[in-house]
Amino acid sequence: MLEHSMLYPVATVSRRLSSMDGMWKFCLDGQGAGEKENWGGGIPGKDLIPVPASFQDFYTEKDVREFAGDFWYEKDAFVPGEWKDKRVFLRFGAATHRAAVYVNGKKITEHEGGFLPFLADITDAVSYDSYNKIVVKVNNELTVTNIPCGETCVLPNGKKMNKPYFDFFNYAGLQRSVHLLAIPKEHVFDFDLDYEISGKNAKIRYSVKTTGEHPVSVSLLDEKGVEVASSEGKDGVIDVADARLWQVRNAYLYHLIIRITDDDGIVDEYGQKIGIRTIQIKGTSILVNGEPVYLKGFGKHEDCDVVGRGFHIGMMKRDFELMKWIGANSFRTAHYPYSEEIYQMADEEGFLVIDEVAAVGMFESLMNFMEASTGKKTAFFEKETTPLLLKAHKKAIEELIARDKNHPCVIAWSLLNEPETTNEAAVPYFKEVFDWAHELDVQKRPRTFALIMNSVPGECKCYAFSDIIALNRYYGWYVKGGYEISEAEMMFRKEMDAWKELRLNKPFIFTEYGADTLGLEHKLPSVMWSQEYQEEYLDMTNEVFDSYDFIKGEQIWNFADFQTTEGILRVNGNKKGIFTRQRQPKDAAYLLRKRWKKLPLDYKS
Ligand code: GCB
Repeated sequence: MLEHSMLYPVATVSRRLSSMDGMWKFCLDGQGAGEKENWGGGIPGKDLIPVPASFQDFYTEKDVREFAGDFWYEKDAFVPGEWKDKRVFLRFGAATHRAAVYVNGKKITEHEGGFLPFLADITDAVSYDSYNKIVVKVNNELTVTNIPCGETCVLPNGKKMNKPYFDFFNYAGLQRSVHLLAIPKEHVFDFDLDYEISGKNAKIRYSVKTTGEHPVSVSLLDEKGVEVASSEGKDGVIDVADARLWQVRNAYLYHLIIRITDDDGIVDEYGQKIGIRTIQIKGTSILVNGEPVYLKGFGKHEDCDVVGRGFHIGMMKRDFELMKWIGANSFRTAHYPYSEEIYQMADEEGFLVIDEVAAVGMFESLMNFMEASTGKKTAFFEKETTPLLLKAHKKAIEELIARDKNHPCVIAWSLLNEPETTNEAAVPYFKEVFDWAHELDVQKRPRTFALIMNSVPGECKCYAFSDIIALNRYYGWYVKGGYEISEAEMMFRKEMDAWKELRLNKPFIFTEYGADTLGLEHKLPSVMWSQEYQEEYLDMTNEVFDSYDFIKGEQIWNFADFQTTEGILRVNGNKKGIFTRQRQPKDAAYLLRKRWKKLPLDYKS
């Protein structure tokens, strides 16, 4: 049971909201002095840093970029006297990977997990009509008992270093917006929606949770703001005549308003845009509103120059424009839940989102993307600490589904990326995780996980849990790249034939495939890393995709080049982007555009 509401913060007649974004005081705490010296009451120094942003890429010192441990933020917040009769919260869009929140020197709450929002109830800790000192201790150390997985080691020089079991830079900090939020004591806490479409009409089954007993009503407004339907009660059905459906790349959004009222009027009002649509898996088809869809798009990252993984509203806009230009209709939020604004934008633009929880690195290796291709196995889920990991994982799934379930764009949950699945120990772990997601999601959306290279028929013990089989495959890159690409194709087809033999009668999609390519490198004839090779690689993989009817989607790795840990396999980051990190097209972007503009939405149906 969630302690606080996960609803996106909005201002309404009953709710007040003010942004805490901007410059915050900032201080690294390499010696762990903060706790002893009570920095919760105020941090030392005068350094200022922007929020939202990752802290790593602003500074010129490598010790700062690579820092592992505690770091502290501080800002004063004015809390208006008019908020006295409400409950007042600090809302963090995310604090990576864990945080403790202090107000006027008093610790209010802690939160574990770096990619989901949390609230600190500061009602009784603040002084009204005055400034209050907000301090946040954040920590970015990686462990195997939380997600994403990795280790933190101590170097001989005494400095700590993060060792991720995943292939993206361990950016951290207050990477999403911070708000002050005042809501009525009796408030809308949560709501669920489920849809049924019959002919021209639709039924929206709804269920609202509040923190009190006063009556609830719901009202549905069209895009012009005109009420088109309504209902009374915490649970009920909204009948929508002549419903406008939310369609792929042709979204229609209604505005749902939920009200709690008493004899004096409105106690609380909450509103959110929603879309009427259904998602189903039928045989090998993915159906949106009963019609088959073929996914075209990307595995992405939240990643860009200077702000790192910090939410960047301009970059978000650019990314959607590029995705539209290239003819994409979907993306996966690899490898963690993204900023809420990105799902709102996907709702508006009609993109299909596979929403991934940060369960990445469940394969004990600093280069698992590489080693799984060589057949390495690690039996990840047999550790003494696995129960702790499972607990953290399930909590993150609960927060993810609570946060994102009412976005029409979210069509599936990705519950793990590239876990070790060749050992029986994975099976009970998977069962818990998959059952949990099913139980929490009223819409019963399909669940999936991205299969690593060694999770193949005969070896993988867990694929049966997936409603959509999602493959990450690198034939022609990690396996038989370059002049050996013809052999890569043979191996690729052999694997796909083996899947076909199993007659799973489920849709398959590719959630990763790709080749590292340097934005400025040209070579004729091709060599690996050249633009020419990326195109050859795509020609080969596209032919394989087109040969199997049960393949219902292709999401290339990656949308754009992104930062990783430094190392001999990464040239200042992963270069599998179809766009550069600065969001300009590589040659392969034109090839994909040609293909994706041509492929019909119901391709292979
Ligand atoms: C993978 C991982 C992804 C890596 C990618 C790669 O399998 O899921 O995080 O970035 O391979 O490029 O190696």
